[in-house]
Amino acid sequence: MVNTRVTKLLDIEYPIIQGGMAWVATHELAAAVSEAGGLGIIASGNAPGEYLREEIKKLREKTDKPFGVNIMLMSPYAEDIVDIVCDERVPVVTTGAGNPGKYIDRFKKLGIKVIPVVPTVSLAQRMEKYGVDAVIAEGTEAGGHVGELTTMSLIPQISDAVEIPVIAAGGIGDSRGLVAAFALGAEGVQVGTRFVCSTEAKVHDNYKDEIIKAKDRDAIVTGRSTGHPVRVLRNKLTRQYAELEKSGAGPEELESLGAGKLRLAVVDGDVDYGSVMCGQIAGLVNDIKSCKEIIEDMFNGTEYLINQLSLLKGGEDNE
Ligand code: TUI
Repeated sequence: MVNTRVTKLLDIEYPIIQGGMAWVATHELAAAVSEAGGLGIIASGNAPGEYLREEIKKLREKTDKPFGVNIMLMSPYAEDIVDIVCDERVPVVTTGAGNPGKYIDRFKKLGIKVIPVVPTVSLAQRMEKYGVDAVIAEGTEAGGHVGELTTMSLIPQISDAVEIPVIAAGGIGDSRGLVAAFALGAEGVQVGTRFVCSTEAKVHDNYKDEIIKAKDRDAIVTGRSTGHPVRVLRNKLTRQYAELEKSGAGPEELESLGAGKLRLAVVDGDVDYGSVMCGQIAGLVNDIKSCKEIIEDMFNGTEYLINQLSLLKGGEDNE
């Protein structure tokens, strides 16, 4: 049993939240993570409200464990998604790609737990003032839309700056990452890329294979010039994108090259011209396992590491 403020807050067995990955985080993946004792998350991405309502219904047919919904705040449907989350009394909301401030009171009045993703100390502090339940501090190692600071620098700074629990994200894929996150002050972790390569993720095999084949430097950031940097695996699309950027194309032209490309990779399996979003930890992911195995391996692997840490005290027999 693991006991942190995060397990208590969310009523889960292990303090691990699954990332809210658009197209990837469907009810199948979320139900599997929740059934395994973590917090499964359905991603709403850029999808319309009715998609989310169906996904929540299907998840509830598979599990009665707690789960959450991720709201991508840049979505044109964000308002509808908020309405459905409230209407369905979803237990937990995570948010990304923006400031959820204007929705927080509504969630809180309904008893919905709110956990925004924050890339900076100042946003974490602002969110704490709004009364959120915890923050997910996400380092630039993460996949998809990213901030600039690394997990290693961000987690201790946010942990010092807020009283609410901090959940670490970005670059966490095994028990070493988990223990490191806790050493930095986190009380839980959010994991994305590792769960993409799970048996339950309804992701095209080509996408999973690309992550398994990926090496340390393959997950790069594109789109810095647009103000919406996104970490993806390098491929023909990222080369096209780089050429367009070099030719002096503006943000609109660049964003239109990216439109619909995540679906193309995740659903259709076009990993050459699609957007294969994933984190830097892809280089460490070498197999496909069930969500239960992923979670149990992460938490069972900590004992050896905690012994290792005793080296800092001069070894095991130094009391
Ligand atoms: O949101 C994510 N990851 C995502 S969203 C996404 S969809 C997308 N596709 C193309 C371009 C852009 C997005 C794919 N991956 N992670 C959480 C996250 N949130 N990372 C960074 C942020 C963030 C950034 C700024 C959160 C808040 C924020 O606030 C700015 C403000 O308004 O104060």
